[in-house]
Amino acid sequence: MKKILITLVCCFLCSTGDCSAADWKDQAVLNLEQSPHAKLHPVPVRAVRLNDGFWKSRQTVTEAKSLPSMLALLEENGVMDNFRRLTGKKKVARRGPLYTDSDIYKWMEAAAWALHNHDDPKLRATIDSLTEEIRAAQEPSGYLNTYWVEERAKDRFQKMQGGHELYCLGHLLQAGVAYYRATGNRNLLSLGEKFVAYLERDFGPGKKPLLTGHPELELALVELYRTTGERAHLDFARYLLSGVERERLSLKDSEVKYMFSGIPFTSRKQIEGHAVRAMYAATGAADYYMETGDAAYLKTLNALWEDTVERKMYVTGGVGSRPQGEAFGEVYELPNQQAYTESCAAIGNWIFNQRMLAITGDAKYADVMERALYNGINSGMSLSGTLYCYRNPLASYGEKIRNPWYTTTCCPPNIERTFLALSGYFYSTSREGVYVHLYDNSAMDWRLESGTPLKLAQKTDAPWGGKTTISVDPARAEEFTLFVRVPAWSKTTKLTVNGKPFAAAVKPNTYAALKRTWKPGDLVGLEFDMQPRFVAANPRVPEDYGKAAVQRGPFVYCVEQPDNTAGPVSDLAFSAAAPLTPEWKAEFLGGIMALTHKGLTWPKPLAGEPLYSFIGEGPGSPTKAADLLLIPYYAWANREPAAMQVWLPLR
Ligand code: FUB
Ligand code: ZN
Repeated sequence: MKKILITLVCCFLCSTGDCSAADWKDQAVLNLEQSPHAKLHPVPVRAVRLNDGFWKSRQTVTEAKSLPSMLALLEENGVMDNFRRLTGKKKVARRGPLYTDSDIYKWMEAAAWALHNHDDPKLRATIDSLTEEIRAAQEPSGYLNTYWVEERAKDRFQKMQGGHELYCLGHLLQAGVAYYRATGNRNLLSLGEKFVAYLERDFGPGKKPLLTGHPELELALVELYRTTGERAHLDFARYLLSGVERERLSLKDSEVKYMFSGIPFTSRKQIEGHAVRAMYAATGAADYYMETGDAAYLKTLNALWEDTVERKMYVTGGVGSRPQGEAFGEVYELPNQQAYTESCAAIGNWIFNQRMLAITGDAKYADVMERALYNGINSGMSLSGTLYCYRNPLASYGEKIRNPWYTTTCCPPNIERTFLALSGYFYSTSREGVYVHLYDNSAMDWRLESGTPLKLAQKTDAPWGGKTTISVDPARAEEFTLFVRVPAWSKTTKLTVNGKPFAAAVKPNTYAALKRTWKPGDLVGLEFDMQPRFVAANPRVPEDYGKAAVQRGPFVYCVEQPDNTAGPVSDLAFSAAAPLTPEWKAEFLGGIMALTHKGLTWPKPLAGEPLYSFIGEGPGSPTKAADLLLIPYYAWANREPAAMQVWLPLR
C-alpha cells in the first residue's frame, strides 16, 4: 500500500516536471529508483561509511592529497584561467588542449562525492566559488566552452568528431548532479541544464545536426533526466545514441568506428575504436535501456560486453590495447609492454559493468568491476595520491610511468571521482532485498524497498584475508533476501547464518541468495578461498601463450625489479610445481600481502646470446631455482622507475 502511494505521488510530481522522486539526499551515484528496467538500485554514497581498511585509506589519501594537489595543478596550468579570461578577470591566452574544461568539472565531481562522505565547508566553498567563475563565463544562450570562443566561435559544432563540446558538457552535468546530491544546491547543475536547453532548442531532427564525437553526454543526459524528470533529456540521449545524423554530417566509416558514435548504437556488433569513447557510449546506452527497456539496446549491450570481456580485456580489467588511437585492438590483441590501457578506459569498463549489474543482478558484472577496480584503475594512482598512470601496461622495461600531471590530464580526476564515490558501489537494493557487491569494512544505514530501515555492517580482513561477517539489522523482523556476492576467484566458500552452515551450494561468480526472516542482530559469516593461483590466458593471446599471471583474491600480481635480485624480471619464470606463499608485509608499499615463490631463471645469466639460434644450440630454458617476490600489480611503480612483468613463462 505504502509503495503504491509513493508511486502515485511520484507520478504526479513527474507530470508536474519535478520527478526527483527521491529527495536529493537519498539519490545514489545513479538514481535508479524510478528506472523501470533496473533490477538493482544502488544505495546512496552517504548511506554507506567505509571503515578502516583498504579502500578507506585510498579514499583518505585521495581526499587529503590528490584533491588539493590536482586543484593546484589545474590552476597552475591555466584551466580555471581559461574561464577567467572570458570575463576579463584574467588577461591571459587560453592554455591546454580543447577539452581542459572537462578536467576541472571532473575534479569538482570528485570533490562533490567527498562531501557525501562528510561535509567540509572549505571544500564546499571552493566548489561554490569555482561554480561562480564558470557561471560568469557562460554565454546568455547557455553555450559554455572555453575553447570554442573568439575566432574559433564560428566553428562551434562544426568539428564535432574531435571538438569535445559535448564531452565537456557531459562532465559538467555529472559534476552538477553530484554536487546537487551532496548539498541540495543546484547552482552548478543549472549551468549544465542551461547549455542542454540551448542544445535541445536548436539541434535534433528537423533542426541542426549534432554528434557527440566523444560519447559522455549520453549517460549524463540520462542521469539529468533521472534527477529532474524532464523527458526531453532522455529523448535527446536517444537522439544522440540513434546515430541518425551520419548522412547530414557526411561521416566516414573510419570516423564512426573510432568515435563509437555517429551510427545507431544498436547496429554495433563489436567493441572497437577509441576505448574510452566506446566504454562511455556503452554506459550511456545501458543507462538509456534502464529507462526504456528497448530490447535492441540490451541485445547490443550483451554482444559488446562479451566481445570486451571475453576477447579484449586485460587480466587487470584494463581495456584499449593500442597506443595508436588509444583504441581497442583485434580480438586477443593484448600486448603487455605496449599495452595502452588508459586509466579512463578501465573506469569506463567499471561504469559499463555497474550499469549491466543494475540491469541484471548478475554477479559476472560485479566480478569485472572488482577486477578493474582493484587492478587496472587502482594502479592509476600512486600510493602517495599525487602521481598517476595514464597508461597501465602489464610489462615495463623501467620507463617512468607515473606523473603528477599530463597535458591531457583526463585520468587523474577521473580516478579521484571514482575513489570518492566508491562507497556508493558497495550495496544495492532490489524488490527482493539487498545485495552486497564488494567486501571491505563498511556500514550501510539505509532501508529495504518495503520501507523498513536496515543496517548492514561488514567486518572483514578483506581484501587481504577471506573472512567477513555481516551483521544484519532490520528495524523489525522481516522476510527478505540478502544476496551476498561469491567472487569468481573463490573456488570454495563457507557461508553461515548465525553460525549454522548455509544449506544450499555456494557457487563462484554468483550471488548466494539468503532468503529468510531476518531479525535484528543476525550474523552472516563468509569465508572465501584466498588461495593464490596461476592464471592462463586464452591460447590465442599470442603474448601470453605459455605464460601465467598470478591472482590472489581480487588482486593480480606482478614482479618488479627491486624485489627480485635473481636476475632481470624478463629472465624469470614461474615453476608450476612450486607454491605461491602469502607473506604479510605491513611496512612495505603501504601494507601488502606479498607472495614468495621458488621460480626459475636461466642456468647462466643471459649475456650477448645471438638474436636467433637453432633449437638445441641456444641458451636452453630457465631451469635454475630463483627466489621471486610478487607484489600486487596496483602497487608497482611506487619506487624508482623499474622493470615489471605481470606475465611470466610457466615451466
Ligand atoms: O579526449 C578526451 C580524453 O582524452 C579521452 O577520453 C582520453 O582517451 C584522452 O584522449
Ligand atoms: Zn584518461
